[in-house]
Amino acid sequence: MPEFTIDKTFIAEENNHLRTQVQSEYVQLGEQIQRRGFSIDAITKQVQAFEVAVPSWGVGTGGTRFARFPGPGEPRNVFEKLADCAAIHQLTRATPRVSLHIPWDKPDDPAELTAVAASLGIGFDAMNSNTFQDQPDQRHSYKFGSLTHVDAVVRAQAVEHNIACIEIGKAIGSKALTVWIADGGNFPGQVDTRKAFHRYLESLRKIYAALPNDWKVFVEYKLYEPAFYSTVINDWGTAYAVVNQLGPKAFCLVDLGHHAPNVNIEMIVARLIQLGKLGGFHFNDSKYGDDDLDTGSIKPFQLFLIFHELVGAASDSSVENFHPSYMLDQSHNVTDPVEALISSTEELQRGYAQALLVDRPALQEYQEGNDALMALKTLKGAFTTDVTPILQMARMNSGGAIDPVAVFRASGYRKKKAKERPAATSSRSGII
Ligand code: PSV
Ligand code: MN
Repeated sequence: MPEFTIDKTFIAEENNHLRTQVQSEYVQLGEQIQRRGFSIDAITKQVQAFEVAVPSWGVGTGGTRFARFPGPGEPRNVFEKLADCAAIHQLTRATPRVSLHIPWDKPDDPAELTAVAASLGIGFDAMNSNTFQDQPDQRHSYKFGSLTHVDAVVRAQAVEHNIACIEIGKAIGSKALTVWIADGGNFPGQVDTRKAFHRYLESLRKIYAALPNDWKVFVEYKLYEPAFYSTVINDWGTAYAVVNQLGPKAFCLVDLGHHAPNVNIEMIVARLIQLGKLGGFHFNDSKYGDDDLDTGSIKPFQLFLIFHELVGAASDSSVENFHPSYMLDQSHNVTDPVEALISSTEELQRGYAQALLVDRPALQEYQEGNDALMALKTLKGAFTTDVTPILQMARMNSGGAIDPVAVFRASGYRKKKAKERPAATSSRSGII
């Protein structure tokens, strides 16, 4: 039975119901922002060019360490995950690549996986290694660490796994490896902080040596969890020290959820840009810790401020080789994962479009005149602009859906998948 896909003509028909309304709202907004010196068509084109990778692990229902409540029709293997990722791209036209997690999505035949992805109109982004849990066929346990383990044989196994991820990535057209380790300590004294960091550098150097010339390695930091007292790569400063020692193919990855509450993430972003080491993002949102909630759902102003830094860097000729990778990294426990990823993609585009509306010359003047109130007002003016018509028009121009969640629901995708994919018996906890 061929897998159900959302038909292009169905999207176009659904768009027809909203087209006139969107066009008139677009014209209105265009006039409004023209008075501020912006061309709406130019901004729409920039939004159309925006791309973010979807995490393969995000299309299955997530869970907490207490329980997982699987939804109907969720993907049971990497091919079904690709189908869901392709549906997101079809509706948003902004997610042409998938970020794979190995071994969760380890392909038996990488060539087959590449061909299936291509037939669905998508490709692959950064590879993610996993040395934070034990696999059934694994020789040595990661219970007490992986790349920083006290035992050299465990470290060697973890290095080997990362190199295997690069090999799979090479076969499927990926150009980057993201390394996140759970290594750390639950108790004071458990880990020798300096020795663990030294071992990390030693391991990473071996992985770095296996990177093809046109690849990047992203070092992802996280302050805690699952280690609850200390983490080996705990913050951006530590990650920066690592990538600086490794060389030009190494960059820092900022996962928004990996900071203490209230940390000024946009400032970290600005620092990494200035130091030439911002590799990319794992976008999500959080209230308390690494909550992996939907992007823009809790702190949309923070997201806008991050994009303000990114837009500023992109138009600054003194910032060279600025090509950060954008990826989503979320866990969907109570919503349909496809709908959540569609909405999160839209929230990223919203933050980006708002940031494109900042009157930068005016802001610079206020900054240089120490006019704090007007500087904030300038940012707020952009942030509070309802850019929805730009996002709708961008999607429509690119062949996507004006209202992608509504079209997803109207297509009956989930119901059809529930028939095609009878429920798996397992409901193991945690992310899948
Ligand atoms: C860890 O919390 C993380 O953010 C890393 O990126 C992992 O690869 C991902 O979540 C999925 O577990
Ligand atoms: Mn992450």
